[in-house]
Amino acid sequence: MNKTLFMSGGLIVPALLLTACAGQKESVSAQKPLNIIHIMTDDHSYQTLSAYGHALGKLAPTPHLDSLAAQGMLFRRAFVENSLSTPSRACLMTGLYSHQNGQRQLGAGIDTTKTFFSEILQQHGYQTAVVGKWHMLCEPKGFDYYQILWDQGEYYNPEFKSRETNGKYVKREGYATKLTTDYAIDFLEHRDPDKPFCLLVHQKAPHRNWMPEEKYLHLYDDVEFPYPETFYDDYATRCEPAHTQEMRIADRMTMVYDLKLNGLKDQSPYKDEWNVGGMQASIDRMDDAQRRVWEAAYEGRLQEFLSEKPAGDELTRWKYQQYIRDYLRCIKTIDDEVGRLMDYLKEHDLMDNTVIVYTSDQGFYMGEHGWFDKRFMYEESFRTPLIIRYPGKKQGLENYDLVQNIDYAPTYLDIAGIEKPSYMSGTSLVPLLDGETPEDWRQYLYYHYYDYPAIHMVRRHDGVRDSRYKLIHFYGGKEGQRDAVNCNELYDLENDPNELHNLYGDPAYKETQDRLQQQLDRFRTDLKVDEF
Ligand code: SGN
Ligand code: CA
Repeated sequence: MNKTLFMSGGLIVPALLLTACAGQKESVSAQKPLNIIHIMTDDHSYQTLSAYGHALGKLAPTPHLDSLAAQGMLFRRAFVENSLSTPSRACLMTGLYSHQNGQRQLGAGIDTTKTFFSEILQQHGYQTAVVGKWHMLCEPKGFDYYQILWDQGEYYNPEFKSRETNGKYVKREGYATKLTTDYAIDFLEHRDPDKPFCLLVHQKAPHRNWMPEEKYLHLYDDVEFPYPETFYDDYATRCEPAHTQEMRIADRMTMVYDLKLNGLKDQSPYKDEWNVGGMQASIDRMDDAQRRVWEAAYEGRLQEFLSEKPAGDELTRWKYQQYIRDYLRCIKTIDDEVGRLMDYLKEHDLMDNTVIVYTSDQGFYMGEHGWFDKRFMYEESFRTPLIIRYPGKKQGLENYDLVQNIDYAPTYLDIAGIEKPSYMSGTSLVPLLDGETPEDWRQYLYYHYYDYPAIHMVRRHDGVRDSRYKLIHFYGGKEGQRDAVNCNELYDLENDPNELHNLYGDPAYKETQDRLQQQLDRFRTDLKVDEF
């Protein structure tokens, strides 16, 4: 635990900061607490941040994010509590699990009486800002500056609202990822330089339906991306929910909306697809120049589809290629914009007194198990990318400790020298940043997904993970009725990293199963979980 050393201009300075940085960098002023920049994208998979070394990242590098990782710590076991946007954002803002902060599902629940860490920082003299996707079902609390997108936000010419627009969302010309960076820089330009700041840069990209910036519409046109090992998972050993989800590329990824073949929108069977009007609405928002470039780019895809007429497995593979290309094009702009923000920080001497965090609101399936989207406690959606660059700490480290999105609020308070309120469930990550794991660091993580019935039809489940094993419990529906589910899965991530072999009930794993079950029961009791 950091100790408060002294007060400076009403601000508390953490002892750790002073010891860690003493004599290292003159510009890490002992008088001023560190600034904080939390960059959070929406649905960015760790598989596509090239510092993680996965196949997709190798073909579509993210040099600016990799450089950030090289200057800081790359977390390889960073997770969310509930793999969905608003719940993740509520975990971030409160340091609480979903059932504690109220935001269990996508569209409902936040308990607005809960304190946001931004409010606490503000009370302690920080200037606070949030730009981009807010997506909480309440007004921004504890922010001096905000420029937030409406709901999920649009990629092209999106609506933003700020203090100046009197509660109205106003359409802005441009591409969301770049506009969001513009607003981040606008805040930095106009802040009071005598105060520390905490800036949340929340990108909408690369959220569905993965609409790239004009200049990248042809990037990766000639690249054939590799298929994940589990692309043809038949869910043979799994419980029912893996079979009944609605997020398979083969039968749930749509031609018009997801793959942008707008020319098919009036034809059967495509006119009955999910959200068929969504693509047209997105095109209608574009100005003439944007629209011309867009339509020319996807005309090529349409012609390829019409001439090659892929079907069956060939069609699934074709869809996968188009999906991955668009997704990675969106990532390319994110990487550029992280670079642009870093350039600004360098030019304004802010690198040595600003903690920079990069993460996503959850992970995403890049075809693993045949899927897109998220929600499940399987690794690709449970895990997120996480990089922390902390001035004065060792660089280029990798971390394997279990960390979770409820840890951000306590971390940011810790950086500001503010003691964690006792009600917060998360734990500050600052002690990990020297590369040593504190002896009492957590051995288990708790996960809980609630959003059923809902789009993609992933059943409710909770579960526990340690450094090697994972136990998942699917539940819900009335006993005896058709949709009732009450089923468990156990995975050994060391021997089976793809989570293909459900070991639940296997006598060879009885001891592990009992140990994880006991831990799950302990979480449910200690955290007063009220459904499972
Ligand atoms: C939208 C998407 C879904 C996605 C949810 C939640 N459909 O509903 O595919 O799972 O958001 O995403 S779309 O047609 O509107 O794109 S989250 O990131 O906000 O949790
Ligand atoms: Ca998301």
